[in-house]
Amino acid sequence: MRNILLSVFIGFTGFAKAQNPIVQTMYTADPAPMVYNDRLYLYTSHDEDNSTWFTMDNWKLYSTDDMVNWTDHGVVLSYNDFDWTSGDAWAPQCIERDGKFYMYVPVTSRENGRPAVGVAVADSPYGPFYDPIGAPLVQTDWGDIDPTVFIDDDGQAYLYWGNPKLYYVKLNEDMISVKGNVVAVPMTEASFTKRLNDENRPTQYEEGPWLYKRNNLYYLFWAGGPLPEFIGYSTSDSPEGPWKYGGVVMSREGGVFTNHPGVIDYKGKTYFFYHNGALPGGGGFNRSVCVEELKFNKDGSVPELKMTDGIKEAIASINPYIKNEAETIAWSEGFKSSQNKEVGVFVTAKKDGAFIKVREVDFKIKGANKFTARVGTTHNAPVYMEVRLDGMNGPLLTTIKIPRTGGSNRWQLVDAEIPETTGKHDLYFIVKGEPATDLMYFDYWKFAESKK
Ligand code: FUB
Repeated sequence: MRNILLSVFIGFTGFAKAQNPIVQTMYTADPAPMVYNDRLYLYTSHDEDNSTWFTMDNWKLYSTDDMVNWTDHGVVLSYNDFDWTSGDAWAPQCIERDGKFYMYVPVTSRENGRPAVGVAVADSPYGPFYDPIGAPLVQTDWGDIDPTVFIDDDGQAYLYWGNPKLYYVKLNEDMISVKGNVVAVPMTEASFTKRLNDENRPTQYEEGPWLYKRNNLYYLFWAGGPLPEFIGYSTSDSPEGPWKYGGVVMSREGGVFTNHPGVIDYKGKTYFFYHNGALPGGGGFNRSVCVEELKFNKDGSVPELKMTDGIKEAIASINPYIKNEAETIAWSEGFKSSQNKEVGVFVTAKKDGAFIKVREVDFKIKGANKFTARVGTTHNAPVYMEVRLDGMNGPLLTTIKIPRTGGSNRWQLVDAEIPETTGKHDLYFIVKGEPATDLMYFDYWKFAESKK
């Protein structure tokens, strides 16, 4: 218990430095990273606020190119985009093949009330995704959750999934049909290490497989039990096994009873995604996605990772002279994100003192002299947004008064002259106003470059 409390505490103190959990505007779980065209995309499942069970209706997308600022792209797929399901939008994974994007998701079949794996297709990582087959891609007798998909160097695609059993099947090149039979992976002590006193689960494999390849070695990361889950891994010379147990990657910490791995190479490094309960109100059904850098040992084995406050160094910077979405965030408190047809995704300040921090904003040598934001409020009482550099009490660039537009479907652009600003800074947007639950709506911001 002491460890659990400590982890939660670490996750939400010293906000000036924290980067984990990487999304603070809603609860996210089951991270599934994907790299496409030099950008890192992260598909997640989504725990509804105040859930007391797995209340999960849709899948969300976030992306970054600097590993510290994450842009919220909103809901990209919902369980009701599949005609044959009744709910339970659990752990997804998306992969690109020949310019199309295939998202594999577990959902509950309306016909028999059992989980099944469906697939949805899109022409872009952002969707729109649609169900091309109108039926489950795979369903066995029970436990068809947590699909992970992988395309090997020879072009053969594999789908693994399952809890308590682990299955795999080859996919055809169309990625929406299976090739050959579903194989149940032998649950041996050598593959997944022994579990005691559970006749349904002879090994510690529980769920959440993630298939990954490095230097011709195949890695299967997985969540292990009994609950609360740890993350373990196994390796093989073949994507079809046999698997050899490798050890613990992340021990049981984080204040939640599940965990879920997602591993990806990006810009020369490897990143390990997982979830915990570190946001305020967090717990088993209100989880949050985090990321750590993963440095393999020289012999290819995986070192044990601790949950930390996140990635310290940005690997790219933000250009302030283009439209930047308000939902591109390094860290925030008191903001929630939502979306509508007028502006897509936007954020709402839920309290006086709510703030957003954006890291590594590069004003360059020439510098900026004007700030513009698209904002709105419904309040009669004045609402202001301070724009500051490098800290909550850092140099003040401007304080803008938020116009009373009358709702999140009505917006106004506000401009302000600012002192000449050059170089790289963290940017803070801090909301001030009388207490209210929806204090201010914020869609995007940009700066104008000085003419001189
Ligand atoms: O998010 C619902 C379920 O919890 C996932 O499918 C499992 O991997 C666990 O994270």
